[in-house]
Amino acid sequence: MSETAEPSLIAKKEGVAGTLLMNRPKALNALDQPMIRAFSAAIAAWKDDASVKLVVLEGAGGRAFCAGGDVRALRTAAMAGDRATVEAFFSEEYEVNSGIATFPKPWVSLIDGVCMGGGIGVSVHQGPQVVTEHALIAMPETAIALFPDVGTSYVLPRLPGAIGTWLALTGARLTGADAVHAGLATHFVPRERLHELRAALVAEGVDALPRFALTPPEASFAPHRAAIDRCFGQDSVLAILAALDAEGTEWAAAQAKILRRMSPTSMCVSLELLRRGAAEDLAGCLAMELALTRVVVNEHPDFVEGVRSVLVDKDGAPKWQPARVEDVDPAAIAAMFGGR
Ligand code: QUE
Repeated sequence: MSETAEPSLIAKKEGVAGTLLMNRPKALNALDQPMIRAFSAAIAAWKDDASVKLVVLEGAGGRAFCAGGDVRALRTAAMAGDRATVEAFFSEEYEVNSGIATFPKPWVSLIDGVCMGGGIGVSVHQGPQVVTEHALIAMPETAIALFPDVGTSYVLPRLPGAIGTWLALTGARLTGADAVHAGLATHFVPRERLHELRAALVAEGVDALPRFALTPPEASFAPHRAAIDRCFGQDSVLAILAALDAEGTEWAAAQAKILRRMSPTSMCVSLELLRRGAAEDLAGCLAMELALTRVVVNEHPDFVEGVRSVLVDKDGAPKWQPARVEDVDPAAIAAMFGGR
């Protein structure tokens, strides 16, 4: 293959904006280390540059905003016992999440397509977030035995009711309209107007946005809001499963079935992380997450197995250790948080 090496994050100054294009379309713009370093450089260059009034962030290729992180590379590093690569990846990514949170001007994310995990981390901490009818937003980490990271252990507990716990444990996929209702996005703009919106943002700045925004349709999860709070507000994964069984609805049975496929350890870690995250600031949450990656990625077998089953072999048949939520030892989960 002889391709001209295009940067995986294309940063430009256009009009009054700094524009960032995540450009790994074949990998659904999943964040790799060069992209993360380029985010860092753009944040440093533009935060005090008075000619940059806002940042406009988008994904290349028309299918994805950003599918997450380069978890295939992390799996390879974890299997090789290469802790330094794992540590560098997450610490630099979380620095970017923090740098976006404290960026002193609007950081406009144009979310048209898949936005999961790391994609939420580069959009949620500083608004506005624009979603289209083609946005698909999720925190699917329990499927690969990771946990909600990139600062979402701060964000998710602050969503209405138990929506954040529901999203984190089931990996539920939200539409653009759903994301606005859940509090993960601020503006709904139809895809057919996104190009025009981008041009207006670059020409005029963030004040152009309200002209393009429409009232989103009702949330698809609206009929289940009360059940989400009843079930996902419980304080253990087993209690959540019992509450779902007690509902006796098709929706609840479907949620329980989804949970039974996820890494049991990862669900228990994720629930504990969100409960702790409710009482921490963003910096505290990112520090907790970084400490957890060292155990979850480098030491627990489920992460390597989860990435294998979802992204490498794509067999959808992970062998979790332990295989059942009933067999997760609460002391082992506490130990993963440093025994505190
Ligand atoms: C959970 C995840 C991720 C995921 C799937 C999950 C994730 C991620 C990707 C992904 C998807 C397509 C790609 C790619 C990565 O999928 O973080 O490179 O082409 O990055 O169930 O957390």
